[in-house]
Amino acid sequence: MSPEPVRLFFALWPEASLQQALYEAGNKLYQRCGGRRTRRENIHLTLAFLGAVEADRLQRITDVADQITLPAFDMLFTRLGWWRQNQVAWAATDETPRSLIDLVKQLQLGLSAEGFKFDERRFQAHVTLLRKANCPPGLIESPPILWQAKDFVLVRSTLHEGGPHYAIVKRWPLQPKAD
Ligand code: 2AM
Repeated sequence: MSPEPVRLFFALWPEASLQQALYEAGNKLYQRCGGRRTRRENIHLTLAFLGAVEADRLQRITDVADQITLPAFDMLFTRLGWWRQNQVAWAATDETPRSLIDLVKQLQLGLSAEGFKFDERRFQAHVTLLRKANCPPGLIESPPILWQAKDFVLVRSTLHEGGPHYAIVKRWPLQPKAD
C-alpha cells in the first residue's frame, strides 16, 4: 500500500516578532477589507507550492533543497494591497531581491527535474494576510517591515476545521551575507 499523500510547500518562515508585525499590518487591512485573517502563527511567504505528494517522495524533495547554496537577503515590506480575483489581501515588497528570485527558480527547476508538478503561477512575492477580503479603493498605509531572510523551510499543511495547521518539516540555512 502506498503511503498517505502529504500536502507540502516551501516557504520563508518569519520569526515570531516578525509574524506579529505582519499580523498588525493584517489588522489594518482587516479594518478596511473584512474577510478572514491569517492566524499569526501561520504567517509565511510561499516559495513553491507542491500540493499533495506521496510521503515516500519526501527524500527527493529534500534532496532538491540540499543542493541550494544562495545568500541570505533582506526584504522591506512597504506595500499592502489585495487581488480582487482571489480576494487575497497581502503585504509585499517594493522590490523582489535577486536571491529570492534565484531561490524560487532553483526550487522550481530542481523539483521539475525530479518530476514534481507544482503551482506554476508567476511568482509574486507576497504574504497572505486576509482571505475573502473586499478592499475599497485607496492606499492602506502601514509602517515598513524589515524581514532578514536567513533560511527557508519545507512545510507540511494539514487541514482542520479551524483552518490549516502548518508544521515545519525541515529547515535549510541561506549563506551568511558578507558585510
Ligand atoms: P497564498 O498565500 O497566496 O494563498 C499554503 O497553502 C500556501 O501555499 C499558501 O500560502 C498559498 O499561497 C500557497 N499556494 C500556492 N499555490 C497554491 C495552491 N494551488 N493551492 C493552495 N495553496 C497554494
